[in-house]
Amino acid sequence: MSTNGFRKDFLWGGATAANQYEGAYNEGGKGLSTADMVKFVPKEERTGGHALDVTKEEIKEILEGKSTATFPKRFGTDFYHRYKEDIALLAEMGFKVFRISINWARIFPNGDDTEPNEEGLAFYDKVFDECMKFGIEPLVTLSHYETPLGLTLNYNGWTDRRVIDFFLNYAETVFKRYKDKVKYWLTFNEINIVTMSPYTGAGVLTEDAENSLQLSYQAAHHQFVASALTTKLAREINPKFQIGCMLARSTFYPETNNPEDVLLAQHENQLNLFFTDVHARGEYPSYMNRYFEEKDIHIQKERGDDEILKAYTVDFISFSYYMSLSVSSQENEAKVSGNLFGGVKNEYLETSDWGWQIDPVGLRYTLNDLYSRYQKPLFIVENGLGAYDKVEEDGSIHDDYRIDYLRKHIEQMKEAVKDGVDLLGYTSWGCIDLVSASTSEMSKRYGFVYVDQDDFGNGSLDRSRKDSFYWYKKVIESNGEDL
Ligand code: BGP
Repeated sequence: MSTNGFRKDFLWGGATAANQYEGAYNEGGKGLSTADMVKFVPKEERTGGHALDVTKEEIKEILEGKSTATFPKRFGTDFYHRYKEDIALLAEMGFKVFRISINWARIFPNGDDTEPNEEGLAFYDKVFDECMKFGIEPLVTLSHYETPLGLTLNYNGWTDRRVIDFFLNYAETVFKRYKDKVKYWLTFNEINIVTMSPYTGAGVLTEDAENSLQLSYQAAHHQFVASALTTKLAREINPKFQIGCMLARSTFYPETNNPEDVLLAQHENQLNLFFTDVHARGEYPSYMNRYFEEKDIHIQKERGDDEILKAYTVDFISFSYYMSLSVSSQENEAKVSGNLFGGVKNEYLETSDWGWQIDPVGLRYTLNDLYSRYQKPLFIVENGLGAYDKVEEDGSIHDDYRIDYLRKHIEQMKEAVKDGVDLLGYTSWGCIDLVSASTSEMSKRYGFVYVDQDDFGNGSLDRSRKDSFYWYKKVIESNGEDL
């Protein structure tokens, strides 16, 4: 750690996910994934803050061709056909690292196939070769909300322990195939999302369940074991591999210094950090026992599970950070925030167009909190501002609001490094415009590069550089000095 700023080899870059970016959902031998069933719901028709969940009945209707909805995650923004152009744009900004996910259903179309789809493997070979051409390190997520639909329909996703072996077959296949091209791997994107949206996080349908949290935590247990055994595989196949876990970090504040609020915030933070505790410390923390009892959750473990978790902990901790949240023991309707994860409004913070509360100082707090908890290197693999962008007459896009958001967060990252945090890198989310995870909107843009496409998939898909493109290029060139 250097006290005056980012490490010399700091990994500056950007992040994407196959199901929101690749498109070509039924090309190249790819099978259907859970994300291909998620339809676009216009804002005025949306009930909650997100449009993530799908039911068995809806899937049946879609597969029978009876749905007239738009499924934006099926076309993303066409990275599948435009990967050369896009990677050249990232290289122009000076990217050191590029986070993508491998779409599991592109490698094993049904999830439980024994032999991989060669066309799928060949596609990612070309992507990684293109990255290497520009000296860009791939950072690869093995599962980013893209469970093969066959596993949902035939096993109810990760609730079935057999999915561990299907995942290990997939991980071993790609580890061996790309062992000289990829060094940084993440197992499950935002593994904690399984409790908010079991379908998105683990391909689990819960409408028939008496206790959906039971299904969520059982699925999470199978993912924990799969992640640990994947780490074991990684060490055997290439000892240079670096394996990270990935958490949607929801940093909770108490609304007031009322001890009841402080206790509530502690509890909410525990429910979130439970996931990185298991990945990084290799055991279930005792503070979950009371919660499991109260919620009637009984996790079925097999002999050896605890030893596996303990033996194969992660090399680094990665996480997404967009906002902080405040919780109140006196919560009422008037206070509720627009945050994706709930909570009450924080009057000290500005809010994005989607109601997310913008808290750069909270990132410094979060980095210090995580590093003092785990003493393992950290990697911010998602951060950014979803916003409406306007294309001017001359084609320019003045996204100074996005530059402002990113600048303030990078400033706090630098403070955290001076505080002693070991920070490996930063991949801002959605570096090229892509489809929103929680709402399937195109209009919620994060990119340094604009993509001409609307919420219904209309547009030329042409790419153009926003003002933030040129700003981020300077940030990278100066290793975070010129903000
Ligand atoms: C995280 C996901 C990403 C990304 C991000 C932004 O939950 O890991 O896939 O989408 O959220 O959220 P959204 O796209 O809903 O604005």
